Amino acid sequence: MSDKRVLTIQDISCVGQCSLTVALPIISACGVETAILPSAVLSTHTGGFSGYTFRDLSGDMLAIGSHWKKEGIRFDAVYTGYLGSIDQIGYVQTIMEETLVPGGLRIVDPAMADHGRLYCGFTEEFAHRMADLCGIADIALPNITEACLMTGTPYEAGLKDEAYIEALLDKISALGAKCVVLKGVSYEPDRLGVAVRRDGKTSCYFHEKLAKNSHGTGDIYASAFVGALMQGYGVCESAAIAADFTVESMKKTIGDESHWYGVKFEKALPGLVRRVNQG
Ligand code: PXL
Repeated sequence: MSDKRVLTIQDISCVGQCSLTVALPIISACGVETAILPSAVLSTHTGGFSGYTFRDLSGDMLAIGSHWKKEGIRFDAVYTGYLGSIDQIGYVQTIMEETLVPGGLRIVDPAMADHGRLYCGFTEEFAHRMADLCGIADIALPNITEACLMTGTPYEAGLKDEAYIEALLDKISALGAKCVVLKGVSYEPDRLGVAVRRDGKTSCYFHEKLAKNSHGTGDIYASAFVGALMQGYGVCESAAIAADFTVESMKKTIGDESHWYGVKFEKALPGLVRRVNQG
């Protein structure tokens, strides 16, 4: 049987359309069995809400992984996103070792920063440890801020040139990541996209740049990427499928100012399902 099973490890933000509440529906909709390991439970995400609750689940993670190991439960890929503590970075490495099938993929979205700043609650030390996790990744999916933080590169806002992006890809690759999908690359004012570095070669996919940044789009992107990849698409094609789905999800949200905390990816899911299953 060639059906793939993925484990995704990230938080449950109960409200806010990010992390597990987007990863589970998106990867499942792609036709891929999706197991979850929550790293923390928050009442909302941390980007714009105040007074949110935060329950760190570090204490449960290794026991959950050991149970799976004992049961002989294995995954074709482990995809990690937002992690709740420095200790969890080590736990994730253990769980990957114990539960991945031989040749299974380690897919790491560092999910800790954007627009030049760490998310609330993260430290520089966390970023250094996250660089270690990206170093063992088969595929790392940082945005530019995260790539800068993990490589000690000064962050520059705005348009970049190719030399800047190539240098950043060199540095992330030097951490050890076999393949890098760098999100948020823009060389022209109205184009945005991703740069994929693999086997020393870079290829880019650009799409229209929408006027507004939206919360949770990094998680939506990574989830669609994982779904497409597990359905047999190549890295570059999965990167493009995920980019188009993210843009479509953002478009579905335009005009609803009350929906500031996330994007209406649900409305774009039918298109993703059609595209992923057409091949
Ligand atoms: O979308 C990334 C993310 C995931 N989980 C939590 C967050 C954020 C970004 O702010 O706060 C809890």
